[in-house]
Amino acid sequence: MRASVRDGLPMKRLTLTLCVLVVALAACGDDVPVVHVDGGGFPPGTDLGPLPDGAPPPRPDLGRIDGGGACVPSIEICGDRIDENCDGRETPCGDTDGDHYDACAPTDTDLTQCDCDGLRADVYPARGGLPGAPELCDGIDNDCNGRIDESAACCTGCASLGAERATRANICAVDGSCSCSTAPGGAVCAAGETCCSGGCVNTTNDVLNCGACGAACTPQADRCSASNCACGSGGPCDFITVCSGGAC
Ligand SMILES: [Ca+2]
Ligand SMILES: [Ca+2]
Ligand SMILES: [Ca+2]
Ligand SMILES: [Ca+2]
Repeated sequence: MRASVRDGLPMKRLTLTLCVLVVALAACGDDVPVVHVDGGGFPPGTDLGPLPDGAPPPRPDLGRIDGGGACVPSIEICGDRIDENCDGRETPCGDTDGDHYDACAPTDTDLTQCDCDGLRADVYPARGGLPGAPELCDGIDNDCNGRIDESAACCTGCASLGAERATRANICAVDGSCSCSTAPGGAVCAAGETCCSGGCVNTTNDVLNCGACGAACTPQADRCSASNCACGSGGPCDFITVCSGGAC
């Protein structure tokens, strides 16, 4: 027993020496605070598995950091202990914010189909024919399509359209130019046309977009005239009569 105690003394001294050395090195470092990024070693989407029993709750980290020390936002992944969207918080999985979309999880392969911010009810994706949250000029990706502030309203390339900015275009192209996203070639709609989901249309005579985008005429009409659905030269038929050949 005595021999084992004596044998342990050099090791204790070595440990003490190392501790002093570590403290000294820390004290001798430069004055720039060390930023620890615990997520930095894992690519976004890595599932680190459940925490062991008794472990402290996940802490928000600073996401990925660029060369200038700034957090680089990306789509938030729930439950991975990484603050990808740089809001200072980690997002739990599920529909935490009550917007009816589950937060993007490590198992999701298409991050445009899940809630890219599970803690904000005003951020959610387009799905099932329904539009996503309106893309506001607020520095975040409101509609979870992977682009930030890409709407025409935020696009400096659309500024020259003036008051027609909201009708003749709907998106900022990757190169910063103003565009109607579904139009061939991605051009701005011509004067008098409106950028709808099907591309550029004339809402004064388009039966699928009569008067406004998505306002389709019913079988009680066979044409759109002056932005109103019509049957021939008259108004639409009554609701039980179909318009055919310009007559009810
Ligand atoms: Ca996360
Ligand atoms: Ca949300
Ligand atoms: Ca977006
Ligand atoms: Ca935005």
